[in-house]
Amino acid sequence: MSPTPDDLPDDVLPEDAPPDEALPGQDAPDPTADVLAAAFGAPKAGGAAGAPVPTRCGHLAIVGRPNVGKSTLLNALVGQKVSITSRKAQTTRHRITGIRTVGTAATGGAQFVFVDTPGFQTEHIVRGTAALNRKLNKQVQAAVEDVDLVLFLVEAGRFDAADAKVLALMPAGTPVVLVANKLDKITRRQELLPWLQGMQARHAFAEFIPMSATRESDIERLLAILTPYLPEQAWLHEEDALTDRSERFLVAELIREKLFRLTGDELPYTSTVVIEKFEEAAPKADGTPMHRIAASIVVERDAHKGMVIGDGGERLKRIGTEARVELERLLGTKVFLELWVQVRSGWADDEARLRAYGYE
Ligand SMILES: Nc1nc2c(ncn2[C@@H]2O[C@H](COP(=O)(O)OP(=O)(O)OP(=O)(O)O)[C@@H](O)[C@H]2O)c(=O)[nH]1
Ligand SMILES: [Mg+2]
Repeated sequence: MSPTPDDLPDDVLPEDAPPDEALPGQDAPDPTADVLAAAFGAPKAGGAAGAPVPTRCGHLAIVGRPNVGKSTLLNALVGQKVSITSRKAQTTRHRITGIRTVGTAATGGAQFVFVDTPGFQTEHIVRGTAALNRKLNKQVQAAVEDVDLVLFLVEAGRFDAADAKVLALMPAGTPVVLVANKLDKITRRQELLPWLQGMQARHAFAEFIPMSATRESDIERLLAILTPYLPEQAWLHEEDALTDRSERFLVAELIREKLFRLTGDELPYTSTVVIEKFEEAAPKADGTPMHRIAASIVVERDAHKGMVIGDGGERLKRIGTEARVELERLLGTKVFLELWVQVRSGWADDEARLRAYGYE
């Protein structure tokens, strides 16, 4: 499909375009059809009378260079935070599944199994992280080869060498949807259409979707556009499933998110979080359920340890407080959180340590 003014949401239509053209995904069946079907016993859209309506289910990989908004998009699509985000590159380090189910199995709904991936690394951001970078890139490569559809994320209006390296990974035969994210940051909107047409020359994209992961109406529009790409098959996960990751994994990730967000620029690449203890504790006197969690923040050097701890322990305390608030929300219990800082030189370039720390 080639990009046309139809691919642009209302507020980015070029000045001379008709304002009321349909947007992709908005030509969904007329909602009144179901009402009429219920009233007169006519077949529902999508299935013959009496015949079971097939369900759809498929895997979709979300790939792109670091920091384009992949995890933000995954969380918005799922409707809950399953993948951590930050304004720093290389936030995601694991392949993370996020599941969104629309409708019910009885009426032919759709289950999207999204796979968030690390930003594809084209340079060593920090010395001594080669093994970690290799692992991150392997996950991206494996993810695109294993799905029904790829969502290739770029920043709207931008395409550079780092984006090109990711695009080069696309396997032949798998449809690729171009998601031009962060549309809200584009001020010169009239330049977007020529940019989209330029993107058309780079790959035979199945769809062109300029949008913002932070805008709810764009998320619903995206889901509608993606639905026909899901194969007709039974759902692979429960209707209310959100992720295939364990609570213990999500706990480590949420702590790592606070570490990323509350420390300076260099530290994140050479630090990780390891859960030492994760247990349900006896409820408090008033019956409130409780978890006891102990985690280590692992860093490369003594100087990094100081950065995490901060003056008088201030920063570590803040990381702990912010993490605890979110862990309590995630687990639905009170949380008693202990954080430690450990120095393990060379961990990010040591295969055995990486495996021990949960990097596949
Ligand atoms: N303005 C704007 N910012 C966005 C949008 N989507 C994501 N962001 C921001 O972009 C930054 C990076 O977002 P992430 O979701 O962590 O990006 P990522 O691609 O997962 O990054 P890595 O995991 O490091 O590869 C965050 O500060 C987000 O808030 C968007 O649609 N508009
Ligand atoms: Mg991410």
